Amino acid sequence: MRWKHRPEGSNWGDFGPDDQLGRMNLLTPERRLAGIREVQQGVAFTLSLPLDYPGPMVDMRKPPRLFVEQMEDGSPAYNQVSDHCSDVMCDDGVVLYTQFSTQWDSLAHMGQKFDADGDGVAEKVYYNGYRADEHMLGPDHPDGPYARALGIENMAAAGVQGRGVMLNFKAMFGTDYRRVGYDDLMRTIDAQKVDVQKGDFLLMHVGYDEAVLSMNRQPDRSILDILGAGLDGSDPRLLQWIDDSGIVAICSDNLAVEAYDWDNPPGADHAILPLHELCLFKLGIHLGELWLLHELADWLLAHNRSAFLLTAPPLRLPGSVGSPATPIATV
Ligand code: UVW
Repeated sequence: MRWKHRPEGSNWGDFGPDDQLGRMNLLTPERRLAGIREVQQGVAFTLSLPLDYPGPMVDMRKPPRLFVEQMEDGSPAYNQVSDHCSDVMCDDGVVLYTQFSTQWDSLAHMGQKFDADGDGVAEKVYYNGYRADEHMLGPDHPDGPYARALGIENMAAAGVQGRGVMLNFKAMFGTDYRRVGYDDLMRTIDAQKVDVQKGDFLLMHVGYDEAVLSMNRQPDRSILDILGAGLDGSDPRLLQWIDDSGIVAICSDNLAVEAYDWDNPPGADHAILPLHELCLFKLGIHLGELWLLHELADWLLAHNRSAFLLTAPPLRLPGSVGSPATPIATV
């Protein structure tokens, strides 16, 4: 073990001392078959925004920028022709910010200051005891930036496909700002007859995606920051339910899955994103953010259904702390 003390309520070590997958370990062949059994009509929904949406939201995350390299003769590798054949060819590259748009958070995205050695000194620690200094190589490191553990390639290699279930918080509560705790969660599960099973992906539609699309790459934070439901990470019963449920991931059309308040930090010993703390740091539950969910959520509601097959691999991009995704739900 790379820790003497694990955080209270964590599952560190339960999937092995070197585990980097967390709850994705529960995504077994049986769970993929359970997802496939939900396919009745073969209708598919693409759950990604165009990757140049939502537009500027977080300063350090910028829209994708395409570029074209030069050929040996200095001409751009675009609309290339040759005297020796009839083909016309284009090539391009891209500067891609991994968390700008529809994305997965890897388990390397967020850790905590935590005394894993039990020596009274809190270090920067990530899921299963991986350390900032040893495993999360920053830009100053000769090999950095690079997550030497917990990078998104681990999830990508796990075959991200299984049974998904939708909670339609927009249908339940509208689009006013709402911190959804355990009671609201249970009301929604009961009202929408959602059967959440161990090994499921939990998707939650709050209405953020439609607002983002309507803003045409010029997002208005004064509207979006108070739009719709976010999970209430300060509700211990909600956190306990997430632990008990055995879900492998939580995905939403909003920015962070959980409700948060950057203007009121909770103090040095507490997480400002407690649901991220529980999911990414303690339990190894991946979070999907800024997904495009309204078409699927509307269809499921109209057909009195809530479950589907979800296929949602991230890029197999070694060392990355997040990844764009183009998830597909099949109903
Ligand atoms: C926020 O931006 C608040 O969340 P994340 O870093 O997970 O995208």
